Amino acid sequence: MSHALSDAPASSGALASVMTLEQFILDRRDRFPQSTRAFARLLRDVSVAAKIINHNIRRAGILDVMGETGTVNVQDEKQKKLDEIADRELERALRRGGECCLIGSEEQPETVSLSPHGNFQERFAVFFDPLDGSSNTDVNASVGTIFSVYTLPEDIDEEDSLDVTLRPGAEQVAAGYVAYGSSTMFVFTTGNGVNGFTLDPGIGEFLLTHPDLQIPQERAMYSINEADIEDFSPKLRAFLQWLKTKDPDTGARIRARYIGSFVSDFHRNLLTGGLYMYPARTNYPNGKLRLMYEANPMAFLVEQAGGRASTGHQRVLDLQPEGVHQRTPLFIGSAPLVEAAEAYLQDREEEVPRVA
Ligand code: P6P
Repeated sequence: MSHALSDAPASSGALASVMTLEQFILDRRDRFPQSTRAFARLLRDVSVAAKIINHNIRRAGILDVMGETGTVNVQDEKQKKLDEIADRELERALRRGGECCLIGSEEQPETVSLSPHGNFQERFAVFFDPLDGSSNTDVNASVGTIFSVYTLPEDIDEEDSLDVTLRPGAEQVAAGYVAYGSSTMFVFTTGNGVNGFTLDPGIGEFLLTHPDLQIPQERAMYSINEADIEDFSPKLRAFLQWLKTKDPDTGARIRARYIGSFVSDFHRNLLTGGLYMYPARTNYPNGKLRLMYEANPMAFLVEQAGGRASTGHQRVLDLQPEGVHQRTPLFIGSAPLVEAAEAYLQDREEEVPRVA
């Protein structure tokens, strides 16, 4: 559902009825952690970085920011120029905003303290994947930014900050993503539902267009890289066979969509219903997606939208992280599809209805 702004002439004042991201937060002060203003400023800082990243992505070929930096990141993945830019802009915005005391980034080997002299007076720690699916930028396909927010306990100091911040995803106070697609959307939760905002480049504001998102239960789409089928376990292959079964009554068949950007596949499945999978496989025995800044934030969002996120054997949000860059297998999306995957992977396939 979105506001019918496209056909309203600007002079009609139609924009006056539209909610900006900052106004939304301030109007719902009862729903946000900590002091609303501090949290509103933190989200503002993330949204400012998102607008700058969006500005670079939309002009990548012109600004000569395509291609690789020639270095590899801590994941031993070739770093793209836009990875570096996105990482720099998020750190810069959070450092400038002053609400965040510690960051953990896919592009940086260790967590970074943003508090001068290590005195963590500010309470928020933010983990992020600055540019998910960045290999898509050179071919004009969708990419995204993912962020996860924790509050730090009152009595911590710099030495013990890392293990103090590595807490299960169930303790996040906020999570969200920016999808740089055909439009640029900012989607987040603080544990009171999921709301989506679309960037109006004309006024530089994220405007509420997708209030109270709930993931459909339909078995509309599935996302997995089936080129890896020979790496998949027999149980996973059996599940995929079930997933592709035509509905005996309607003849309807699930569609396959795999963009190469988790944010983009997740966002589409959130709106249409569906399932994203990145299982453990030969090259990634613990899966490929990172727990702290990919799986946990999206798991928080999908559960708030009525969906489910699992490793195939347990709830993602219950995992106790051991490191900033820890990976996890991931099955995330409409609950009936995730539950069916779990049943197959746990030898309980007799519990799965013939068609979801
Ligand atoms: P593969 C991007 O690198 C990413 O982390 C996700 O965004 C994406 O879904 C996946 O990896 C793609 O990985 O192995 O299928 O190329």
